[in-house]
Amino acid sequence: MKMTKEQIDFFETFGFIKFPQLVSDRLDWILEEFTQTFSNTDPHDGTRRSCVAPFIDQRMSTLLDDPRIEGIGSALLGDDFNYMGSDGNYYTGNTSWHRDTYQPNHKHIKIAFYLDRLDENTGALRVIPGSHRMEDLFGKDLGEKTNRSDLHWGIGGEKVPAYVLDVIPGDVLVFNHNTFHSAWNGSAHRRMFTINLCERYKDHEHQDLLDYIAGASRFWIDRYYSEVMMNTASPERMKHLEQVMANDGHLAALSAQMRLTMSEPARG
Ligand SMILES: O=C(O)CCC(=O)C(=O)O
Repeated sequence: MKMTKEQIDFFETFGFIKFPQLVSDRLDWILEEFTQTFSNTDPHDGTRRSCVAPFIDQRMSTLLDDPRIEGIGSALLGDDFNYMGSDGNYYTGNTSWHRDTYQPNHKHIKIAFYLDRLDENTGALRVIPGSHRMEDLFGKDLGEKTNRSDLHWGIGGEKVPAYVLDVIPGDVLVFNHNTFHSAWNGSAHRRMFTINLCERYKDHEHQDLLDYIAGASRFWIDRYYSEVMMNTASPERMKHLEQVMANDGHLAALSAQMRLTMSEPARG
């Protein structure tokens, strides 16, 4: 798949884009593999988010090879984009306003697959258009105030002006990690998984790459990718793994430290 120049421009301008029914042909497989992956974990009881990371690495590594995912990554990040991990989730209730990571000079994107029909009354993702590029006073206000909107503006988080991304299973949402997003009024069993991608890091950004990888220690993993993801990689997939594989040597020791201080792996 090739994104059109209008789609690319829309994404760069607003910080998100929706592809209706992009993976509808693989939906049955995706739903089955999602369920199977969670069958190896404690059952989701609806009281807290359940999370598996990395996620597609467990049973859906081939999604990374799908021409549509490859096409989105190449169009937005260049042909040599990096796969930056994934998470699978049962969300419970609201997710308040946040950016994923704030990276002013390095583009990270998230590809999100929601597996339930969602609208604004049932937990659909909301984004603040253009907020990925707002580093002036407006961006500062968003950072400080969206999470205390009742205090600052006298409204709840769900009333903050935003664009609601209604979805039906098979749709694919893509957003810049810098884009403010949230979800409100969702059930206690909202199914969703992500694939994260970023531009390849330049030599002078080496420490940033190491720091980003270090963040995965909260999931108690020794390598950034699963053995299956790495061992089944074609030369084409390997292009998207090699930079992280060459730079995740510090992860096992960091994860060992996390096991000493956390009672369980992070839930997101
Ligand atoms: O759907 C949600 O509840 C939030 C998703 C989200 O915040 C994320 O993937 O970063």
